[in-house]
Parts: sequence; structure tokens; C-alpha cells
Amino acid sequence: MRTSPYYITTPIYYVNDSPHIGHAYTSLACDVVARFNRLDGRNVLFLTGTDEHGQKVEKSAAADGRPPKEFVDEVSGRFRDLTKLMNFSNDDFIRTTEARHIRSCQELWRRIAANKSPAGRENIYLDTYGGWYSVRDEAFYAESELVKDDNGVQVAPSGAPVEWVEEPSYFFRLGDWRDRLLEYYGAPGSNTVSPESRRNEVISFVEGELFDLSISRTSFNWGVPVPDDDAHIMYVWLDALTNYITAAGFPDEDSETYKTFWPADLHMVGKDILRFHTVYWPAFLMAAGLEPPKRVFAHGWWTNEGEKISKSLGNVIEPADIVARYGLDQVRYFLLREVPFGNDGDFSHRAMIGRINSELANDFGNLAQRVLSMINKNCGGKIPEPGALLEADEALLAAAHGLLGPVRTELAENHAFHEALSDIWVFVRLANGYVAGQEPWAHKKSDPERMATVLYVAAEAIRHLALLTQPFMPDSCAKMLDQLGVPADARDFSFFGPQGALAPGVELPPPSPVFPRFVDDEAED
Ligand code: ME8
Repeated sequence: MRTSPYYITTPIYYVNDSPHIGHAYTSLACDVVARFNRLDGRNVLFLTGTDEHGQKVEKSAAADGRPPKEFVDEVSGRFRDLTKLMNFSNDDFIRTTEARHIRSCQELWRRIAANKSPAGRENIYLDTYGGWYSVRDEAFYAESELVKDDNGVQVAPSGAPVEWVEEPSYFFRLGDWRDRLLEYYGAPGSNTVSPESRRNEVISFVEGELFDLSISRTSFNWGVPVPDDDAHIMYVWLDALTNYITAAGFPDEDSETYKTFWPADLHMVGKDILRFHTVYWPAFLMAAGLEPPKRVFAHGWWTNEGEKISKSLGNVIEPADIVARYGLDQVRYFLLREVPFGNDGDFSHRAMIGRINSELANDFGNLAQRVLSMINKNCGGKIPEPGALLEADEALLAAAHGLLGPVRTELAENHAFHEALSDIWVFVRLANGYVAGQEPWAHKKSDPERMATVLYVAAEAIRHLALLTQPFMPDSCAKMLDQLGVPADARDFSFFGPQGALAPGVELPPPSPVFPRFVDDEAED
């Protein structure tokens, strides 16, 4: 168990369109880390929300024929619904159109402007921006960064269209912060920016030509006004990134929330928005005299059956559809088990069904169902009283007790969800092998005490599995723990190990399967 507080954030999502599987993925990863840390005794602040200003959102509202505020209220609601659909345990949901956030942005701007850069210059100065802008990426690009698409047209490195923009703008003296940024990234092996390949990418960007950054716009007005100059609104990324300190209570730095939670322990993001989080954001914070986040982790990109996910290709995966089809916890398990976290991954229905049937229904589900049914039939529906333990029993219990340490490292430190699950499943198979090898059913008449011991040890194994997989599959594990008679207040990790052992004699409800097999009604062949 640990006690230190823990602050974790998702990106705040643009409300130009409905949420899809990619948004659900990042938030799910954060939810699992947040739940794990809470079970591990930490005081967690888990934040998600919506990014509602900027040209992209303004254009989407116009295309929908509605005033921006009315439009963002509705679309933000869909992201809030996603948190319920996916059973996310976020403590706060921030919207950048909220008064608390506008106040926080303006104060951050004032502080940056009031301080000098490391070169002793003004951090913010007024000039004119003449250059490329991509509304889709909400990003400025230098000529040298543009690439040609298949038709020979100049586009952003992401493939997004760019337009020429020329307007008065405030600039942030990003170039002056190079050394401080490099210091922040630390020595090789430090995990301020993870995974390592992303860290290298960021360092080579910062070591290159670091242009000053345009941080205000004048050609439209859907944004936070720049303090003392109403003709300008803040660049949407400065506004958006600030959400992370707004929710921590900024500018009230004396508040308990701020003192407890800032700097954030982890900003989880997709690889597309790495630069904003690891270059611009820490530079803004340092310029304002605030601490930068402890860590940014950038994960990979999902494709759908090998294709880029996009509205125009018509292959957007709606979280509600797959949850309705496969079940919520099945989807949660699949997304974090299928792809090594950090890598790109491909969504495939076949792979989903494969994992549901083999790993959830066969391996884990059958283990629980077999053991609980035998207890129900042969032990009067009560947790059996174990007799003397044999070597095989001790070995299985020791393996169960030893699981928390490595899973904590993989999940809470390295965010290698796939490895955590794969280790847990090694134990699921060990427990299945134990039950098959010890044959409790064979001792029913000849040695009922031995049968009771094996079923008790197997039930303890299931209790440990259910405790440990709660962050991934909270509802299913709750059902399993109910069926084991584990009280609701005995499910955190302080009950992991012998101190939380099942109490013999506790009456159990009749067992019912937690992980059914998926039968494909819609299969065409
Ligand atoms: O960038 N695979 O918002 P956004 C994996 N508002 N993850 C995906 C994905 C996919 N195919 N598609 C989206 C923004 N994501 C800004 C963020 S933060 C201060 C402001 C996830 O709505 C992934 O986390 O475009 C990605 O970084 C994020 O959604 C982009 O969401």
C-alpha cells in the first residue's frame, strides 16, 4: 500500500465531433491507473474533460448552424456520457468554457508576461504572425515542416490541410527555454517523457530550431480573451493545456487541492499531441514560475481492421456499439490486453471474440465457475474450512500473494497494461492447473477435508485474481467478489495476501457465470 497523492489526466477532447474508440482508449488507460492507485491506498485526482474553444470547434458549430456555446454544450455532454458508458471513475470533468478555467488561463498569461525568460527578455511580445496553420491540428507549422501529399499539395506532417495565416499575434519566447526544457527531460532513462522513443523524438525537436510560438489569434473570437487586450484571444493550446492546473485549483495555490496534487503525476496522451504536452506546456509553466508535470506518457494509435479510423472512411468505432455487443468489461479488457501500450494497434472483431472466449470465458470465468459450483454443491454453499496445507497449496498461495508487486510496477509505474494482464493470466492458468491436478472432486468421498482444502485454496486464488483485476473490469470483479462473500469494504489492496483471507463458514450466494462465452449471432457464414 502507498499513501502519496496521485494526479492523473486525460487529454481534454475537442468537441467538434462525437467521441470514438480512440478517446475511450486514453481515458480507459487513465481510469485503470486511477482505480489501481486508489485500491493501493493513494488519494487520487483523476481528471478528464472537453476542449471547447478554437477555430476547429467554431467551424463545426457554424457547419451545424448553431451558436458555438449551444453546440459545445451538446457535444461536451456526449463526452460526459462516454464516462458513464465506460464506467470511468473521474473525479472531475472540466470544460474550457467554464468561468474557473477562463480565470485560470488569464492568470497564467499574466504570470508568464510578468516574468523574464532565462535570457532576461520579455516572455511575451507583440508581433505579426505570417505562416502556416492547420485548423484540424490547431497547430502552427514552419515551412520546413510541411510535406507533400499524394497530389503534391503541401500539408502538415499529420496529413492535415494547412492555410496561410497573417495577423497580429502575441508570441511566446519558446527558444529561450531550450536549456531548461532539456534539463527537464533529464538524463537517458529518466521517465519525464515516456516511452523512451517519444522522449528521443522530443529531445531532437527541442535541440533543433525552436521558433517562438504564436500564442494569440485575432481573426476570430471563440476563445479566452487575452488580459488587457480584447482584440486577441489565446491560442487554443495555451487555453487547453491550462485545464490541468485549473482543475488542481489554480490560481489558488494555497488551496488544499493545489498543494496536494500539483505538479500532476501523469498526463496521459496520444502520440499526436506529444509536442504540445512535452515542449509547450512545461515551457509555459516554467515561464509562469510553476512546476511542470512529473511525467507525460504518449501511447499509440488505433486503426480499424488495418485502416485509419476516420469519419470520411465511415469506419469510426462507436464505443456504445461495441459495449452493447461484447459487454463493457470485455471491451475494457480487450483494449488494454490486445496491444502493448505505447504501440499502435489494430481493432479487429475476430481478435476481440478470441480474447473474450479464451481468456475471459475459458480461463478466468471457468476457473471461478467450477470452483464456486463445487463449493455450492459440496460444501453447503459456505467457504470451506481448510485442513493442513500441502506443498502444492502453499505454492499456489505464495504465487497469488506475490502478484501485487510486479503488477504494481507494470501497471502503475510503467503503464505496461498488457504485461500486467499477461502476468495475471499466467497465474490464472496456474490456478486452473492446480484445480485440474488436485482433483477436488475425486476426494469428495475418500477425503472430504482434502477436497475442502483444495477448494479453499482455489477460492483464495480467485479472490486475489478478482482483487487485482478490479481496475480493468470493475463490475465483473465486484460480482465475483460478491460470490466469494468478500465484504465491500475488504476489497482494496490492504486485503491482498493472507491478512484478507476468506473466512471459513461464510455463506455464499448461488454462483452464476461472470464471463459468458461470446456467441456470434451475426456471423455471416
Ligand atoms: O487533441 N487511437 O483533442 P482530440 C488512439 N483537444 N487514441 C486516439 C485516437 C486513435 N485512433 N484518436 C484519438 C485534442 N485518440 C486536444 C487535446 S489536451 C490539453 C488537448 C485520443 O479530441 C488520443 O489520446 O483530437 C489523442 O491524443 C486524443 O484522443 C486527441 O483528442
